[in-house]
Amino acid sequence: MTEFTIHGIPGSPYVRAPLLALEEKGLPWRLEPLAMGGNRTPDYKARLHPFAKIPVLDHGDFRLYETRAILDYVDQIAPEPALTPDAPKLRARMNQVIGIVDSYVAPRLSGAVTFPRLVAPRFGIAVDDAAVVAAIPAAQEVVDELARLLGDQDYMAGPALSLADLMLIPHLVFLPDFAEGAAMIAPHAGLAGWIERVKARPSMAATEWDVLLDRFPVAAEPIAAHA
Ligand SMILES: N[C@@H](CCC(=O)N[C@@H](CS)C(=O)NCC(=O)O)C(=O)O
Repeated sequence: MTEFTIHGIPGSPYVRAPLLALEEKGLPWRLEPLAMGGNRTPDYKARLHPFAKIPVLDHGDFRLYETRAILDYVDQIAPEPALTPDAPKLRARMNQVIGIVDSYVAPRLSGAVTFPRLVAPRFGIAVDDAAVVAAIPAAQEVVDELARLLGDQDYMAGPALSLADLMLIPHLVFLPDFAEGAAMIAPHAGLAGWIERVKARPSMAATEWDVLLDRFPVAAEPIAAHA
């Protein structure tokens, strides 16, 4: 099978999702690493992503962006193990959760809370503490809703791992690592259990931030453009 290349910044939840899918499928992949802000250069925009986002997939001469589309492509290319449920209601739930990640988890939680708390300090990026505190209620709303949707299921779309779990876990896995994040999941034993369950998968170990940095060193680039 032709190797899959993912262009992206190590540590980015959006980048980790397709890497998880590739690992779960046992497909060959490499990361083409970008430094923080490397996606905002004119060259990157012109060559890879017109909206200057990550990730971008290259598979042979096929190039694709939008994480949900990448996940679906990987799932179709290598049907086993299936990461999309057959049952219409479970498939709908999977797609719903993927949409929630893109529309609400990413901006309200990862962008507004996790990034300033865990990522910005690592890169010396200034943080507006009051803005983070003000963002907590909106982030909590998202966490509460995800816990409600999970209910007592093992995975977000039923009894089996699906693309929804792979899209979501890279965002939620950071929560236990900082006080406000831990407080957000504290009322939700089911969701906390889901985080531990998915986190224990070998695909998670293979795509950890520091593991990616070791395997695919990032050349020094400016970080000022990141937001
Ligand atoms: N809808 C897009 C969203 C991608 C996205 O927001 N990626 C973030 C990942 S951290 C990004 O590129 N951030 C860097 C920036 O906006 O400069 C997708 O599904 O791929």
